[in-house]
Amino acid sequence: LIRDWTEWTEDTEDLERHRSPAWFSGAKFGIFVHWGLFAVPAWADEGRYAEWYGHWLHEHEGGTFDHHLETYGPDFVYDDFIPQFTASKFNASAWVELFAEAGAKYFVLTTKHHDGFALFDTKETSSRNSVKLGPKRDLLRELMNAAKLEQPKLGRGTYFSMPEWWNPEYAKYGREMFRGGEPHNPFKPEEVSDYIEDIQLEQMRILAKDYETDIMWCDIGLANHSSAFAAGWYADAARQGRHVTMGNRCGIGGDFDTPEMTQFANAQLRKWETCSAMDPHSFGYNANTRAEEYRNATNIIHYIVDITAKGGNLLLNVGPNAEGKIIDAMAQPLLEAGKWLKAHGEAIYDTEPFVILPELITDAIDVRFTRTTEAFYVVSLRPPTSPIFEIPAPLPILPGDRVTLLGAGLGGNSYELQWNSSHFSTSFEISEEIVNITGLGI
Ligand code: FUL
Repeated sequence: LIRDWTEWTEDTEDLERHRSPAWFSGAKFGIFVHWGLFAVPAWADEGRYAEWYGHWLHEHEGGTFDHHLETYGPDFVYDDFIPQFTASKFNASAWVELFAEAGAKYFVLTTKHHDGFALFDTKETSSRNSVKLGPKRDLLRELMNAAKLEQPKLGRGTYFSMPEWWNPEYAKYGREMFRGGEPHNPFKPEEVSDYIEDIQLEQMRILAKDYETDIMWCDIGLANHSSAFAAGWYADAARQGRHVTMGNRCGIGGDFDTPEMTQFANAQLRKWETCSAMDPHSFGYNANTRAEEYRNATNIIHYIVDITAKGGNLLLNVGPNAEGKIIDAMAQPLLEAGKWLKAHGEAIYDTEPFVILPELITDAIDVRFTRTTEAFYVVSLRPPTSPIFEIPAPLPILPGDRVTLLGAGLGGNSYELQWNSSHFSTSFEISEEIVNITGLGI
C-alpha cells in the first residue's frame, strides 16, 4: 500500500511504502553538477572519472600519479589544491538560468564528494569546506537561494557521499577503497565519537533542515543511519508541504534506482533515473576533453526521449571548472536541447511510458511512445524524409481521433495530420513544406 505522502510519520517501518513524488517522476530531466577540488587538476587517465583524481593520486596509481608528479611535484598533496579552487566566476543565478533554459526541472549538486571537501557549511562536523577554506563562500547556499528566488519551479537536490576516502574517523567502517585512516592526504578532522552518527548523519540533517533539499542523492551507501534520517526527513518535509525524495544509494532502498552512465532497455515498475554526463567519460571537469567530445543537442534530446519512453529520468551532468564556469562546449548543446523541449515538451514532461508495444518494434523503427490520460504521443528520432511517414505497427488511435504534429520547426505551431491505420502499420500524411523543416518532431 502506498501511503499519501502528506500523512507521513517518523515510523521507519513505513519507509518501504514511500515512493518518489509525482513532480519527480514527471520531471524527466535534471542537471547533475559535479564540482569540487577535483576541478582544479581537471585531469583523468583514460577511462577514469576526473572527480576520482585524489583517489588515483593517493593510491599511486597509473597515469594520474605520473601526471601529478610531473605537474605538481612529489610534495603536493590533494588539499594543496584548495587555494586554487577559487569559484571566482561562480554566478549561481547564471547556473539556474541555464538549467531552466535547458528544460531541466531539477538539479543536483555534489555537496560533498568522496574527497570529503564540502561545498556547504558543515558546522561543527568538519572544517574542510568551502565556507572556511578556498573560496570562503557557501556555494550550496548561493545555488539554493538563487533557485528559490529566480527559478522556484526547479527541484533542488543534493549529492552526498556517505563515506570519505581519507577521514580517519571513518576507519572502523571502511571497506576497500573507502577504508579511511590512510595518511595520504593528511588533514586534521574534528574529533568525533562516531563518523556515521556525528558526521554523516549530522551532515545529511544539515542538508535537509538548513538547506531544505528536495532530493537526497546519496552515493556509495555502506555504513549508515539512513532509515532514521529518511523517516524523520519525510515527516518534517511533509509538515512543510514538501514531498521530498531519496535515491537508492543511501544504504537503504530509497525511492528510485540510479543506473550510472547506462540505462534500462525497457520500462520498469520502479522509478529510475539514469545519471550520465555531457562528457561521456567523466562527471568532474576534464580540461583535456575536446569540445566535439561533449554530447550535442540531438544526442541529448534522443537520450531524454528514449529514457522518458521507458519511464526513467535523465540526470545529465555538467562539470564546472575551478572558477565556477560551465564552459560553452557544455552549456550550448544544453540550451539548444532546451529549445526543442520548449516546443515539444508536451510529449515528455508528466507523461507515462506506453508499454504495450513490444520493445523490439520501438527500437527497430526509431520512434518512441509516451502517453498521458488525454493523449498518446509518437516521437520520431529522425525527421521524416517524405510526406508519408509510416510506422510499421498498429497504434492506439481510433476513427475520429485527432492527430496533430506538435511544435513543427520549433515554432510551436501545431498541424493536424491525416492518418491511416491497419493491423500492420500506421501512416501519417505530412505536407512537403513541413517535411523540409529541420528539427521536426512528431
Ligand atoms: C559514483 C561516483 O563514484 C562517481 O564519482 C560519480 O559521483 C557517480 C555519480 O557516482 O558512484
